[in-house]
Amino acid sequence: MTQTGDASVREQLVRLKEAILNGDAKAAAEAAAILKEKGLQPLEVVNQAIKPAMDEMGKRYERLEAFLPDLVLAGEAAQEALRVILPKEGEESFIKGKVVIGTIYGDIHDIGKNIVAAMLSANGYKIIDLGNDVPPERYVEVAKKEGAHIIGMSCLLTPSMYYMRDVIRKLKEENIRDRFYVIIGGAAVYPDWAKEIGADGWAKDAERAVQLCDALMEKGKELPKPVILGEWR
Ligand code: B1M
Repeated sequence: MTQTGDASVREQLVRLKEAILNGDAKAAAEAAAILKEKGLQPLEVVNQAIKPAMDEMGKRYERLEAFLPDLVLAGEAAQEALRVILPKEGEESFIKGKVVIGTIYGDIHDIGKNIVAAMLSANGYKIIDLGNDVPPERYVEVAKKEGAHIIGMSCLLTPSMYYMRDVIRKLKEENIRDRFYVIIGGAAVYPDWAKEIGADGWAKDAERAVQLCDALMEKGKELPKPVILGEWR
């Protein structure tokens, strides 16, 4: 049972947020461990501390109040907290489907993608994580080899989103577009982009990414595409 109303939980959520903003990985891991011990679910910690801290860091960066090294340290602190709270692969044994996932070419932002991958894994999907900066042809090659059901692409960097189109183009060229559901997410991409490139779905966050994969695996053939879960911005 979670206790987000508990004062000590609120205190640790604030501590975690501050630790990330200060780039203090040790303090971030400690706060995350206490929150886990108190029974908070991984997505509660993500939504109430990690994501707001990273959004705040992005705003500071835009206002020139923070610089690239600050982003790097904040990213490392966030990853450290995630290592503590996210479920480990194999904690669930049933397999609903296989997902090949990665951050698209040119983009090395992988925190959100790692959260999505871990939540899918915890919800019964076998994950093949290609990492970041993934060339379009690599998604296709691995999806074919692994007999994946879903290809998931994450993108936070606007100039990189165009490579997502190349993945779908390649699937069509090889006459295998119907073999995989293609889903996209990440702060740079939006529902109309999913529609424009012919993706099967877009999800705003990790929770909805799980719902999206479930919906596609259960009744994907019947659903009008793209399936959009959540509001953009
Ligand atoms: Co950079 N960065 N960054 N960065 N960075 C952003 C994205 C930016 C918005 C900051 C800003 O200007 N405000 C901006 C992009 C602007 C744009 O193009 N639209 C930016 C920039 C410009 C850059 C560099 C170019 C800076 C430079 O070098 N001058 C550079 C690019 C490097 C590259 O990729 N080639 C760069 C570098 C970095 C670091 C390496 C320092 C670091 C990343 C560390 C890492 O990921 N390991 C970093 C960080 C930390 C950020 C911010 C501050 C935080 C990103 C983050 O982790 N968010 C970011 C500002 C921001 O996002 N507000 C910024 C938290 C994470 C939980 O959220 O990833 O959105 P998110 O994931 C969510 C959802 O989007 C969704 O679920 C997740 C969980 O809810 N989701 C999916 C994600 N993937 C999904 C896939 C799905 C479904 C849902 O289906 C498959």
